[in-house]
Amino acid sequence: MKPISLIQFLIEERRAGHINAELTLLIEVVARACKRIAVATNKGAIGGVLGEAGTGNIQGEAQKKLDVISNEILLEANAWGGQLAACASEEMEDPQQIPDMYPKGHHLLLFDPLDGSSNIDVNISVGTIFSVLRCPDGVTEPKAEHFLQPGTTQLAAGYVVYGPATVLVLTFGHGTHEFTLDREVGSFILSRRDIRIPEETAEFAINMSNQRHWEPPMQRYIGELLAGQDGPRGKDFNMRWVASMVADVHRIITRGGVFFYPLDAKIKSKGGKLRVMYEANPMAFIIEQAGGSATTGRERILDLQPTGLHQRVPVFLGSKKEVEVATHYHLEADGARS
Ligand code: AFP
Repeated sequence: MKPISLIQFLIEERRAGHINAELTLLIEVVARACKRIAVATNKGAIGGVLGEAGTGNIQGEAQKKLDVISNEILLEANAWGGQLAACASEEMEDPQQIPDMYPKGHHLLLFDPLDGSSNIDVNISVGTIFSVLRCPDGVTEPKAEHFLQPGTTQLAAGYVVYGPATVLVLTFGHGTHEFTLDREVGSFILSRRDIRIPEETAEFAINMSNQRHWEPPMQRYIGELLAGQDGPRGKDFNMRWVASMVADVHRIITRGGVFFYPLDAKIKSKGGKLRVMYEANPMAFIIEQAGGSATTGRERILDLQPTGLHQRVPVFLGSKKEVEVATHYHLEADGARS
């Protein structure tokens, strides 16, 4: 079969009425920026891009050099294209306005420029996660409040994994599709269309070192998985944890599985670990469009009304059956308590 490039696929989506011309170009610009980030990450130590940047971000985290480089690449690429009204990043407290010398568009872009950056120095897969919203009509200088739209209003969501291969996964609400970067040609080529995640799975991902801090329903759920076939679930489960959400989610998009970053006593005051706007919402949209589920342990992530640009939530996502069981245990416990 003749390879289908990303731009060809985008034009097909446009002809199908799924996206408009401006969003077509915006995704092209983001994909091109991610190709530049792939080049930077691939250089590693000989490119002088490893290690700390010596600066901190709004999350109170020490920034890696590649956090800063990736953020700048995405800001620069999206400043002059004319598709954006503003953008927001994990690395910046407030939204970035489009310089007055450039035309403004009708979209808002949110991104985690380099997810899993604590893995970069040890050469484990990292990635970029992005979400696209419509800019409210009549708003010329978008503020944080204009980004606070439920995940159901996303026009597009995607991530790029910088691993052995560079892979882009994308949805516009008409299925989830995968593209692999052909480095010789320099183009993303469609490698899987309309991905479906199996409803059942025997593979879970969670940071087990937090176990003693989890809520009782999470203790119960994971305890039953670990009990295996002699336990109430009657089957053995395997565990994986990369500590790069993009890599853990890509494994689930590829062969199924379930991912948890639950609420625990350590992060309770923050509301969770992972951020709603540029981690939970885009990943929930991608997973749901591939036939999976995504909740906070209590409610559907995409139905959440965000309260802040850097708001954090618990995240349960992946194969439907396991997300439903874990969520049921939490609601049941809440019910028993109320
Ligand atoms: P960094 O970007 O700071 O490495 O955090 C990665 C992340 O946000 C997400 O990608 C992982 O799933 C999660 O944090 C890993 O958390 P732990 O460090 O608690 O395992």
